[in-house]
This record gives sequence, C-alpha cells and structure tokens, in this order.
Amino acid sequence: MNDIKERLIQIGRPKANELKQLIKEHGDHVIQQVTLGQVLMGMKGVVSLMTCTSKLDPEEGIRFRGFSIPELRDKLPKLNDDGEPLPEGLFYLMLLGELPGKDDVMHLRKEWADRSQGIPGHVFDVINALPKSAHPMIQFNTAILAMSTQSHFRKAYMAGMDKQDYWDPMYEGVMDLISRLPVIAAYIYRRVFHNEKYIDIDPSLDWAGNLAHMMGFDSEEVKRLMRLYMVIHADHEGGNVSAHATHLVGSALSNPYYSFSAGMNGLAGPLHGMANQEVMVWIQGMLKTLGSEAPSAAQVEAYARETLSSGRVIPGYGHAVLRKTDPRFTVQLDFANKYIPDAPLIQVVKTIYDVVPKVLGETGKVKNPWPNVDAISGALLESYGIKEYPVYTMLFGVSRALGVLSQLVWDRIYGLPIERPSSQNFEWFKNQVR
Ligand code: CMX
Repeated sequence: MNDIKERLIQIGRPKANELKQLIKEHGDHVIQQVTLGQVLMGMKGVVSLMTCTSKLDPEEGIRFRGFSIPELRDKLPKLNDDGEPLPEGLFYLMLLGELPGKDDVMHLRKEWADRSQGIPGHVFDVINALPKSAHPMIQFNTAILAMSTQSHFRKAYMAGMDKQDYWDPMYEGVMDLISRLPVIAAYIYRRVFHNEKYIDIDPSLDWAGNLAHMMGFDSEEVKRLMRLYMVIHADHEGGNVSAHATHLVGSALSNPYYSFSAGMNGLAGPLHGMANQEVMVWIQGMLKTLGSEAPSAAQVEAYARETLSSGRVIPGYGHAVLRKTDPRFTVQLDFANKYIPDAPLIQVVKTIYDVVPKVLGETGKVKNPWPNVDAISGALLESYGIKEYPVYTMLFGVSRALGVLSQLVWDRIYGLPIERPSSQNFEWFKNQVR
C-alpha cells in the first residue's frame, strides 16, 4: 500500500467513527432555521453538505484546508523559487489535510505521469466519433464517461466489497481520472484547433506543465500560468454546482467517472464555469461594437448598461456567496501586472473593473457587484497565446477535478449516505404563510 493510502486510513478511520458517534448522540440537534426565500431562491446559505477540502468566506474568499491563496503560493512546493505552486501539492493538501513536502509532490507527479498512460483506445475513438464542431465540454465529458469502463469502484462493488472499504477503489479511480484529464483535454484541443497534430506526454514534466506541453505550449511562462490556473480553480467548497453535482451523484455510489461527469455538466453552464468563455465573448463583442481595442471607461460603462437593459448578465461579475472582489481574480491580476503589464486585453479587463461594479451596484439588486475568477482568466490565457475560448471551461474542469474528487474519496471514507432531500409543490409553500 502506498503512503497516501496508509495516511488516509490512519486519519480516515477515526474520523469516520467520530462522525457516526456525532450523528448517534446529536442527530436531533437543530443547527439552522431555513426561510422560505432561501429554499425557493437556490438554497443560498442553507448548510446541507459536509465538505472538508475548502471553505468559502463571503468577505475573504476561498481557503483550502484553512489556507488562503496567498498562503498557498508561499507554502506549497514549487519547481522554481519564483514559480507557482504545483497543483499536485494542492491535491495532497485537500486530500490529507496536511501540507506536502517537495518529495510528496514529486512522488505524486510521477504517479500521475505513470497512470496517465493507461487511457483505453476506445476513449479516443469515442472522441473522434463526435463532430469537431461539438463544444470541447461535450467532447471532454463524453471521454470522461467512456473512461468509466475501467472503473475500479464498479468492479469492487460488483465483487461484493465491504462498504467500509469503498474509499479504496474510489481513490484508485480518482487517481486514474485526475492523471488522465490533461491528456484528454490536450487531445481535444489539438483535435479541434490544431489539425489533429497530437503531442505526446512528457513523463518528466509536472501535471500542469504537461497539460501546457501537450497543448503545444512549451515555454516556461505558459507552464507557470497553467500551474496558477490549475491551483486557483481547483475547489470552491461544496455547494457550487460542479462540486455539489459530483457529490450528489457519488452519493448513489456511482463511480468517480459518472460522478465527475455530472459535475462537468454543471460546470458547462454559463452562470458557472462557462462564464470564462462568456466573458471573452462579451469583451470581444464590446471591442467590435465600439471599434476600439482600448475603449474608454465611459464607453465600457455605456456598453455595460446596454447589456443590462437588454436583460442579460455581465459575465465574470457577481457571485452567489462572495461579497467582495474574488481573490482568484486578484491573484490573476497580480500575475498579469508582474509578467505582462502591457497586454492590451489586461488593460481592457482593468477598465471593466473600474466601471462595472458601479453599474451593477446601481441596479440595487445585484448582491455582489465585484469580479469573480472568470472576469480575467480568459484574458490571461489569450494574452499567452491560448486564444480558443471554447477550451477555457474544459481547462477549468481539469482543475476542478482536484477538489471535487478528493472530496469524493472522503465521502466514501465517511460512508455518507445517499442524498434525498424533500420537495413540495407551490401550494405547500403558499400554505406555510397563510
Ligand atoms: N450581471 C447582471 N445581473 C446580475 C449579475 C451580473 N453579473 N449578477 C447578478 N445579477 C442579477 C441576477 O441575475 C438577479 O437578477 P433577477 O433578480 O432579475 O433574477 C439579481 O442580480 C440578484 O442576483 P444575486 O443574488 O446577486 O446573484 P445569484 O446568487 O442569483 O447569482 C451569479 C450569482 C454568479 C449566477 C450571478 O452573479 C451571475 O449571473 N453572474 C454572471 C455570470 C458569472 O460570472 N458566473 C460565474 C460565477 C463564478 C463561477 O461559478 O465560475
């Protein structure tokens, strides 16, 4: 058994017992009152999930196992002192709740490179059967489902495994799946946008560096950007659509491929992960309409007002939980200011940031007028030469696997039951206030 699995048993068994005891002794304890508005408006603020990998504070932003993004950039192992932390280290932290050493990260890097070689040939046949015009998220998700023929979890379940051991084949599937996502994403990118000129994995590279390499970007600059991108998109506690969907489907003891695929279907919505593509479409539409690559604040403001008055959202702004500028936006802006301060698109993003919060605030209804992660991520990718917007959400998806799948392992360690909330019709809700 490898070190990570041994550690999971050491930490996991006592925690699972503790949880059982807590429920046995205090299962009837009332923890929260829920209003009619909360239930009918997207269950915001209703505590209904247990997630250990990360926590989102409305004012401060995300913390992964207690660490903010600036703290992670300081404390997680890097390849070079001036580089970005390796996503392998963030996965280790989210899975075990402990900061990894450089050896731990290098071990994971090698294990993922080895596991990435095992994608069955039919997965590529399935991708190739789709039209190239199919959105990359369709191709990505189809490939994820096609990989489930190799599910360790399914095989172990059919063999009659004891349920306290479910976490083990879940972990194996999660490790396979995470290792293979960069290969799949790069394959789809090269298939659709680079005439099927595929690039093999370089086993000496790290997980994110390899993704950049297989997409055709070998500069250290793009690899550094990819490491940052993979770290900041990895998790956003349990209630967001992709995390919640993965967890929900996993609660039926669906294998990790089915579960993650459900999460990716949610990520593909324009109010969630697809917003990074939408932002670029909105910016390019604005530049075209205004006939300028460097619009003034007044021009951007007028364009934003026009978007609102036509009943559309301004993508990249607002959030269901956050009430301040997203630190994932700030860290990307800092990155851009440091490495590409003169990039024209970054100037446009800054001008939007100067005016859009005021415009959204004036509506009187938008609870958070500040930018989220998606307001700048596409502009950064495009500035580094990854110009094909339809792949942006797929890259988000590769990263999101780190958080939601490490949580899925913990769901099985804790032995969490199938989820089955209650629902009522409209009459029932009206009767509550009569
Ligand atoms: N532009 C225009 N209107 C917005 C808005 C925006 N950026 N953000 C919120 N609103 C509107 C809502 O549509 C809602 O309008 P109605 O009352 O007419 O239905 C009202 O303001 C209140 O919404 P809210 O409570 O502030 O926000 P929600 O929790 O309902 O929604 C979110 C959150 C992110 C879906 C929303 O802010 C939005 O649509 N933003 C643009 C899309 C986006 O950037 N999504 C990415 C989020 C991050 C991620 O998941 O990746």
